[in-house]
Amino acid sequence: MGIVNVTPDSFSDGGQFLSHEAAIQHAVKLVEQGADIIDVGGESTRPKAVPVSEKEELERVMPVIEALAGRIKVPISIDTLKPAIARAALRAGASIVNDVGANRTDDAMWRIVAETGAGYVLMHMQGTPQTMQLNPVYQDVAGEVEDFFKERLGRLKSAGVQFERVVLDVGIGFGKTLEHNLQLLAGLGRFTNLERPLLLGVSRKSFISKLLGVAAAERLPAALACTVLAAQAGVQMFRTHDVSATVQALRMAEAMAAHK
Ligand code: 8Y7
Repeated sequence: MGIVNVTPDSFSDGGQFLSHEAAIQHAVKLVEQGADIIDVGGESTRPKAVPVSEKEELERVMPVIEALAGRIKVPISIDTLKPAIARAALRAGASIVNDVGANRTDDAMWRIVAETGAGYVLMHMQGTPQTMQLNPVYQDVAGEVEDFFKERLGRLKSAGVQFERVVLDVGIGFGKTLEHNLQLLAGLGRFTNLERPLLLGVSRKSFISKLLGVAAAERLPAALACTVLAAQAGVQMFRTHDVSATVQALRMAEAMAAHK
């Protein structure tokens, strides 16, 4: 899953892809590099990011989705917390909702997913993007994330979302300390018991610099290490800025596994 941010406040892309044309071209390039899904987002969910209005978010993402729908052959996912944005994006040709706000209490998003038959990424987050990194606390982070998945899978079913449409994501960095992230990464295998595909996002995330003391621009080697080990633990999808490098790492790991 290649990341296309259409946001001026995103940390890694820093306004680089604000122009719709640049975002579209970036998406096309990621598909050429081997992305199987393009994830388009118009609101940064990085820690302390400022929320954007529905109108602003629509203006950011819709021209990009409309253009990509006629141009790329891989599915488009919409990264949004807002049901109205998801609905508009699905109408315009997106087919997956990447809902990092899956801990919501109202089920408007789920009803849209149910009605449209869209794919749905159920990601765990403790708190909200504004508050999540202030003081995340767990007794047993992997156990609590697993309980969250089970509870939400039940509620999704009640909302009419088919089990087969759902992908699970532990939400690295979303209300988690370095220690929590490492415990989740080390324990990814347990989530395969839930019998849904797993998605993981470690690309350029700050926990890498917290562990290694490297600059933000130097996080790729550690992200690739996480990716390969996570693939061996059963993760099937990776959300990344660095599609070419990620595809190479996964292909090499697959070739080695095939020669065992
Ligand atoms: C993730 C994500 C972000 C993630 C899923 C960033 C939108 C922060 N991270 N979606 N989104 N999983 N499913 O650093 O880990 O890219 S935004």
